[in-house]
Amino acid sequence: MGYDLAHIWNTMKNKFKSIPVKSSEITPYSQYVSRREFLKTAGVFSGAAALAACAPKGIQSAISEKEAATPYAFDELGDPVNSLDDIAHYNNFYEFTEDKEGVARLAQEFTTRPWTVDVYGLVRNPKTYGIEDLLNKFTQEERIYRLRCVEAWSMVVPWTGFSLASLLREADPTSDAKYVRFETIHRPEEMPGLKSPFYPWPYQEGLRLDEALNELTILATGLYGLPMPNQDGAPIRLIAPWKYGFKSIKSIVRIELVAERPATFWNTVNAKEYGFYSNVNPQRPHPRWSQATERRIGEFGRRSTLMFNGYAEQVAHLYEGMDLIKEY
Ligand SMILES: Nc1nc2c(c(=O)[nH]1)N[C@H]1C(S)=C(S)[C@@H](COP(=O)(O)O)O[C@H]1N2
Ligand SMILES: [Mo]
Repeated sequence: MGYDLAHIWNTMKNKFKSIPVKSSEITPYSQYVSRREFLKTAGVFSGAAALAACAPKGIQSAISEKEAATPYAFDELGDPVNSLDDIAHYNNFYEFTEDKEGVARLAQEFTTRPWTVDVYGLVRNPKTYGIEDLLNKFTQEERIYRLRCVEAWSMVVPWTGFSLASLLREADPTSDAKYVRFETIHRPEEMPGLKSPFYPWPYQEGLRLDEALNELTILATGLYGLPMPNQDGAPIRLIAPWKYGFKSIKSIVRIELVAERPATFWNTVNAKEYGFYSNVNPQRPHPRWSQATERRIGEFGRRSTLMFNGYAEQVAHLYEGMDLIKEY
């Protein structure tokens, strides 16, 4: 048809190049869809099935539109976001199941309202926030980030959320606070995976306070301009994009400021394989596999893994003087 897809993508890439940055408005889902309509008109999607004209009724119907989420957005390295279908049907959420493609179905009925998050510990202003407080009080921004799983696959996800620092500032940590501990909800009635006795439930994670305050660290409340799908950690999850994906704990109910390094889920399971820091590091192999390359979901072949997942400029200073092979 004479359309140069690479050229069109390059043009768009420059238009949407601003990432990771705040955008004053969150891109509504309809805009992701209309971007696709534009591309279709341009002949990029010759033969693609016509998309239902009406806006999707809810997340589920949105997700079932196989092609609805063709990328219009790119990360700052120029790679397109993964489709909503990939992001919402290839998940790690062991509270439901270890089967990545089975999480979405099992999490469908998960109750995310009402929901509260306790912020407490070594802070001057402990508080229990309703999820609505968090959504209204803190400016929700769009952040397009790479997510690199320790299993050596990756995606690019258009999250919405707010900076963890803004919440911590309000909590006002005391000078004794050195780490932040996060905990996932423990609700066996709705989470069949919790029956597995091999894991130290509830899922917990932790960051050093300076990592938690870094500009990249967000609490994500949605993706693709939609409320967070249950399988991706509704209604609120952590995202620390320079670390392996398991640090980005889902469905958070507790945030505690503590003096000592907290126990964390995967480190408790196997400390040799999963360190507390777990910064993405292509030079430090997992004991059972290399971390030098990764498979981007939706791509053939492998690509090189980048130090700190490509975010060295923003975070390398946090680890000055540390031996990142020994302190993993
Ligand atoms: N509570 C909880 N959080 C979790 C997990 C989990 O099993 N339980 N899996 C982690 C892992 S290993 C990854 S790679 C990411 C996956 O996020 P996604 O399903 O939204 O891609 O979530 C992380 N957060
Ligand atoms: Mo992961």
